[in-house]
Amino acid sequence: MERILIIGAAGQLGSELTLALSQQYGGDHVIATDINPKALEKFDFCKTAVLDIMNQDAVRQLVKTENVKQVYHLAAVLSATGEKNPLFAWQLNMDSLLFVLELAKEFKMEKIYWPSSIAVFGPNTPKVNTPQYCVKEPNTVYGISKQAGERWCEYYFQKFGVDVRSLRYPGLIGYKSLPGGGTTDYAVDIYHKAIAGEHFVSFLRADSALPMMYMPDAIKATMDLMHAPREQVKIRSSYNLAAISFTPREIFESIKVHYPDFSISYEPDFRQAIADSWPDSIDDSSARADWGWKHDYDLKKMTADILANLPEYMV
Ligand code: AKB
Repeated sequence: MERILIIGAAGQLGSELTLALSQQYGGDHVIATDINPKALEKFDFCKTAVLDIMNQDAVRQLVKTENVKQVYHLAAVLSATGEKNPLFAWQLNMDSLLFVLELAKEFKMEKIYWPSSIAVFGPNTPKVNTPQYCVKEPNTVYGISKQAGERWCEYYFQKFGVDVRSLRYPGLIGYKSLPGGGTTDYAVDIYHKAIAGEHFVSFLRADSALPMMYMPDAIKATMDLMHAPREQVKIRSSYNLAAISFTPREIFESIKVHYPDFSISYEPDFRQAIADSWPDSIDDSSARADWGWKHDYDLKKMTADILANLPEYMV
């Protein structure tokens, strides 16, 4: 039997992508892996394995014994955490990607998915409607690793024919699991505070706009890209991807419609400098033209959906 391996399955994106892939291919065809055994308990609908991506022998063994034909490599150290331990972030993000690309080449895998991020952009990038191709001088170790990773993906596609596909995600917002160590995490935390009836302290300024996306849109984009015929995937570094763009004040206002007593204050910390180096909004016309990408959720619709569903996940 051919299988799909998900590395870093228990993270914010992985948790929902694992479910979507299991629904599509059947749980027996999907192996959810994570370094944390406890975090794998929620995957009772597919196969699971404890896996440290830095343990190359273990990864190779799993690929061989389970006849892995596709890998979704989601494990990474994100922007805020990466700044606390830059060398570790570089090592984990880069070594793991290169190893997965090598395995894909060696085992002639069908397809690889690897997420990139708006973090590939930097302070000298055009901020509004950031184009697919433009100056990229990221100044976080996470952004540098994503930019280098994109170059490696394109290299493996061009030199070795590895069918690797990638999206530059904006900040992802979902209610089923918590993000870990990102600059856009505030946009998930704010809903938890509103529902708990607590005051929210934003670590970004009121007017700090960032590109964001609701999780169902991110899952749809990922599945659509992975299902697109090979020749339609014309960009082999990573596709710009956009949905909504908002500031802390705007997301707060959208929640206040439902929770009139909700309150916010602003205490920017080191993450403000990271947010300032990223775009306000993204031009994703290549994704829309090449494989028909279209988002469904705006801020109002996302807020209503999260507030209706999150309480069930908080108990
Ligand atoms: C982060 O904030 O680090 C991530 C990202 C935008 O890639 N959510």
